[in-house]
Amino acid sequence: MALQAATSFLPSALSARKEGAVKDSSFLGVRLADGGVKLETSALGMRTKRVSTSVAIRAQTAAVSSPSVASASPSGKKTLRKGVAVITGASSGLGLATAKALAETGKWHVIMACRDFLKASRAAKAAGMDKDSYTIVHLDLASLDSVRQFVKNVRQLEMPIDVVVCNAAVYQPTAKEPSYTADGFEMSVGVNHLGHFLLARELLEDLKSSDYPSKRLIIVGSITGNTNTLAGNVPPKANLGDLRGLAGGLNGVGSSVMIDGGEFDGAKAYKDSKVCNMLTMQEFHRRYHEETGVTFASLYPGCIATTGLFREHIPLFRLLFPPFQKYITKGYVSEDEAGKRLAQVVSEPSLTKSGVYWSWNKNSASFENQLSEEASDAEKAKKLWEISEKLVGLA
Ligand code: NDP
Ligand code: PMR
Repeated sequence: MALQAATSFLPSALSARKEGAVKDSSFLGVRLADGGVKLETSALGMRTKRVSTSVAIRAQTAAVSSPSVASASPSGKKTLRKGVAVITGASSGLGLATAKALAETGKWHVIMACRDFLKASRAAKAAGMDKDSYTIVHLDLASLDSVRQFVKNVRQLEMPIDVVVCNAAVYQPTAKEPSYTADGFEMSVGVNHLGHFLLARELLEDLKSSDYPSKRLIIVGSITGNTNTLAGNVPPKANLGDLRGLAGGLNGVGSSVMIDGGEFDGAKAYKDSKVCNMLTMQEFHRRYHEETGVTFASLYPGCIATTGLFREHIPLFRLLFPPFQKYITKGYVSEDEAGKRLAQVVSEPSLTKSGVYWSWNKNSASFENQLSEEASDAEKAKKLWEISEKLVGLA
């Protein structure tokens, strides 16, 4: 299924074909050999190898495939290789702005992990991103199979993975009925939390083996999941309760579709998912920071009132929300500015502290923010971790 999805968006960057189904594959730069697939990438400076799966990849890897983290320049000075950052949901809004900000530095190669290849490709071009600064790889967080396939696919790129940014999200404030992921989880928590949970757990191995000086896993949070703020007190408020709905599978069959076991509410499901994101970051920190040296961080980038996140909201909301945030709450931030903020969390040497939820003040200076009582509850984080790993098949 994942392959079928993958074949529908083909590639300037990554291509997939079912074995035996390839007739004329020359335009893909792929030849079948001994039932496997040969990667034709020598022109890009990438090692050519035979792979046993049916996925073939062409990627712009020349700048990052160097085996060692620092190499000597002609002047004898050591230079750091490009960092490689995976960003989910990089086809619009914050993810795209961050990809652009990183690419523009010339120091980063971005793996844009997106569910819609064409949209991502057009967005990267429209943003003026240099074609050598990114690779688009298909990822649909609403399917655990797709997450697992994505992990296989990025590994075949043979690039190191130095930073992972869990950014993608859906928000369904006007939905009357729940919708579900391929695995039967309520959509907002399924995509925003469970899909990312599996992805982050899998890619931790890759982060561990990266030789980059500062390796980071970032999970985007939000103010609206934090009930210690005015924004977090706008109903419906986030509340995971005792996680009985999540423990029941969040499928609406044997259990509620809401984490706390209540009635479906799309806006609450989103805010609950953001609490999960912030709790997960802290649990990662507690379990893995010392052992791996990876920095785990979350953030609230500001209110980016113009993004696609509000696409399902009523038109009046979409009209009034940006001026309301700009002139009344003054919480508004442009996509460009928010992208620069997240790019700082990816790459600034001063933001290496692990376990932190970053925010920015009126002068756009970063600071360590306080999470709400629930979003910093260590016991809840542990319980959330244990239930989530069962749901995604890791335990
Ligand atoms: P956008 O809707 O612009 O971006 C969301 C991205 O997630 C899109 O690229 C979208 O893909 C992708 N996505 C959605 N579903 C899936 C899926 N199933 N699989 C893979 N990708 C998917 O919203 P924002 O940029 O505003 O949101 C980005 C992050 O910022 C979110 O985590 C959000 O919670 C957070 N945030 C946003 C704030 C705001 O004010 N906007 C404030 C605080 C936090 P596609 O393009 O194909 O739809
Ligand atoms: Mg909010 C300082 C006040 C502040 C800030 C920073 C936000 C951010 N909001 C604030 C206040 C208020 N909001 C107030 C007083 C109201 C009542 C009028 C209000 C309402 C409101 C709505 C209906 N706000 C919203 C919504 C949404 O649908 C958005 C949401 O909850 O999405 C999940 C939203 C947001 N307000 C924010 C931010 C950042 C959001 C959206 C994004 C998010 O958390 O991801």
